[in-house]
Amino acid sequence: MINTKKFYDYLLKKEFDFFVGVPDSLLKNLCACIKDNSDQKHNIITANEGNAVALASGYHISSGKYGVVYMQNSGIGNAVNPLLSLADEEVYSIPMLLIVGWRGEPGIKDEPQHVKQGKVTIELFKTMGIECIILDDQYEEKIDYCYDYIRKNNKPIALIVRKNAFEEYKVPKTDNPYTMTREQALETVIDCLKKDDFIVSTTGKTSREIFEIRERRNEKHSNDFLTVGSMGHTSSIALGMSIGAKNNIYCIDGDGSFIMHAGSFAVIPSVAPKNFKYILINNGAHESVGGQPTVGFKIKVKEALLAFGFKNVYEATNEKDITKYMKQLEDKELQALIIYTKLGSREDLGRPTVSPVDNKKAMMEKFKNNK
Ligand SMILES: Cc1ncc(C[n+]2csc(CCOP(=O)(O)OP(=O)(O)O)c2C)c(N)n1
Repeated sequence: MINTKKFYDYLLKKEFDFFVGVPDSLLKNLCACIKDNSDQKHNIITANEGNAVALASGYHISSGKYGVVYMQNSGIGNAVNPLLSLADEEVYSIPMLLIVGWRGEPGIKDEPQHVKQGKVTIELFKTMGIECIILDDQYEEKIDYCYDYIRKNNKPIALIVRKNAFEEYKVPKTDNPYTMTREQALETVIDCLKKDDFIVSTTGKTSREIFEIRERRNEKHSNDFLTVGSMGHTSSIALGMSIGAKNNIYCIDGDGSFIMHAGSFAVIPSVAPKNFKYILINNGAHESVGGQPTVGFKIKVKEALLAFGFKNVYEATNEKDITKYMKQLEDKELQALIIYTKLGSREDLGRPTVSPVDNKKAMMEKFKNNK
């Protein structure tokens, strides 16, 4: 295992002093270390991975220095456009170091949403003409190689990080004044739903908790679309679903997910039917992958949703208010509820045991019978 602080210090020694990206569970300790040791302008947690590549590009152009972009391999898709049409040697030729968490590495058991991505990770970079170096304990050699490579070739290089590569680095606490857990909030939301209501829930622990709540209640999972991957697209999936069905569709989003593709909210209000309902669990953090902060508490999410065109946006910090506002959401159009929760989840939180395809099939069957 690599000593996380020593790795970070070595990056600084090589003048890699500008960090940008979206946190990842495999990079949890590295992200914590970067956050603990960099000032706000030198560690920017971006809305999505494409933004991070663009930021590193701008920084290089103005400073001549090299940015470090950290991401989970699920984020490669978001980064492809600026990697190919901005940083690529046939366009602006911009050097940067990509540090990429390798979820779903072949041979290592992982969740369904990571398997395909893990299989094609190296090939994807190769196809883009980006060299991949797999990080091991000889990290100084690897960083030296990357540094020399990007200096010489003026293009990005990817340092691929396997599971458990970094030693633990205690995550600095993110400020959060709320007392209700996300699981309590979800349980209360589910209590308010009717038999024919559907959920589309976001990536990470929100969907895992919803799965477990249904298990505990001996309820089926056919009303819940647990968006295991595709972070940031939950609201668009729910929008499509609400157009195709008469049932109420409750999108349950997270602040990191909302911010990742907030552009979708510019479109949703002009097309959303009455049965589209939006619930945002705002804990001010990417809680599922280590609790690194989002700007969820810095921006006025309620005002933003109203400005986008939602008619009413309610806010709740406790179960009583959730129950009260869920009634308001029921049969009016363009209604949203923001629920503020504290950080953390159960130590023994499991993962869905129903496969994504079976989940989808059961749901389609349910919709068919509801027509
Ligand atoms: C495109 C992409 N980038 C990064 C990730 C890794 N990831 C999974 S869950 C998550 C955090 C989600 O944060 P939020 O929506 O605020 O929900 P919370 O975990 O706080 O409940 C991240 C970054 C991912 N799955 N996909």
